[in-house]
Amino acid sequence: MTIDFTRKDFPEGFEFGVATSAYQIEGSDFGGCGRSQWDDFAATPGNVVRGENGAIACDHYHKWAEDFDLIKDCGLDSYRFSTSWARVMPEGRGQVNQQGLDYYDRLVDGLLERDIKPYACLYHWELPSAILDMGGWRNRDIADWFADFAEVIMGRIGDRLHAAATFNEPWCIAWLSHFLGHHAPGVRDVRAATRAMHHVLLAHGKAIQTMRGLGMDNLGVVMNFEYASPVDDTPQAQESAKLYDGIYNRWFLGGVFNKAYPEDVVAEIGQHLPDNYQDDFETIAAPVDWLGVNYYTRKVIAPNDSGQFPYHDEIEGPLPKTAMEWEVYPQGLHHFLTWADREYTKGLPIYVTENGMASYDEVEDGEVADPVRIDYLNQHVAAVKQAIADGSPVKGYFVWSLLDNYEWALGYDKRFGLVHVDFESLERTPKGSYLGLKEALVK
Ligand code: PNW
Repeated sequence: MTIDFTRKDFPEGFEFGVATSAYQIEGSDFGGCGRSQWDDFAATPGNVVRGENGAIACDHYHKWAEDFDLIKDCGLDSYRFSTSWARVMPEGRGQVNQQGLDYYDRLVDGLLERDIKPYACLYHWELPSAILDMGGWRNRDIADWFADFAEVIMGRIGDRLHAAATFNEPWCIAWLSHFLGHHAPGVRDVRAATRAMHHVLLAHGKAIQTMRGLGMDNLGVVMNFEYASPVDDTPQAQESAKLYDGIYNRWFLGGVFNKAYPEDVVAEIGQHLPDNYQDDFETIAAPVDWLGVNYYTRKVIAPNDSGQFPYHDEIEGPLPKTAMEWEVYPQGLHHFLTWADREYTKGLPIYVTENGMASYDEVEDGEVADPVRIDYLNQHVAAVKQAIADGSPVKGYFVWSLLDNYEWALGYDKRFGLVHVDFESLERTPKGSYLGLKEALVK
């Protein structure tokens, strides 16, 4: 199996990159980092497989130079990383950890020295525990606290970034964490989730305004999308899939780009929104310069007769699956890239800010064979190419992820990296997919 695309398949200036996030690679034990909701969540038995946490992770805090050399040697153009709120402001507010600011400063300069474009995302889930103690995303005040954090970190590194995003995946921050309860803080309550959905967008808008105030440009937000396939063609199944699509895909785009939440979803959960929530749309819809699309899979949705919102189950589909048990469905990526442009972003640049797959890779004789990942990347990059041919302004494609890393509630054995990490020795070994991509990018 070889990588079957080259740069020549894409318009001039199209960027290939890799993405990571702070808690998943840095090591929260180092450099005066504050405690976050993920340290707390992982410490409670039952939340995370084997109780694993990000205390050491890939030790990227110390090994960043080696990791950036790997990005450079692969021939990649761009790197998307995130800045930990808990590292920069250990109590979430007030006191600033200078070591944390110095660290992100080193990262940005280290990327620029290697001629790699830095894409920084303000928040990839490590909410300071002190902020969680005050209600976290359920408390409206978080929008101002978050904007203060944006001011502190971007005041230091904002002048040298190629691009910045506010949030990684509002759906995960709000719904996965406060309705499904699979991620920190593990809340299962529709009212909490609905509030979080609104507050994260309010915080997004305020942070965009703050970054504009600092003179920054090329600002965006990263959303995750999942294609919802109805299990059959009954009206009930179609309705269930539509509601899934509304909560997952249309809510956040609607707020940021259309100053409105989808009516079908508001009819179900609107009573949990704060009074006069419409007044916040001016802030929420502060203009952005690009949209980031994270895409992995689709879900097959079947209606159930529990009478309980959201009235459906996710059922097992027939397509080949990755180690996450996620179906491989590249058509969904083409769908979102063309649909988001048509219905919401209307010509703004779109970046695929995450795409990739997990497997259980092992090093054998110094090598890691991952042909299934190469096949996955080929299929999804072909979908991107087709979306561009169909008129969608896609400007870049970032693989998730550079390194095997902390896969949240699933711990360390789901490996998404182009580079294998031995979590005992922390040794890095480029996989076959990395070597294949490197060969393709010089062509
Ligand atoms: C994304 N889901 O998360 C994240 O941005 C990464 O941090 C993560 O490692 C990657 O995808 C792979 O999981 C998601 O359960 C995590 O629907 C879970 C879900 C969706 C996205």
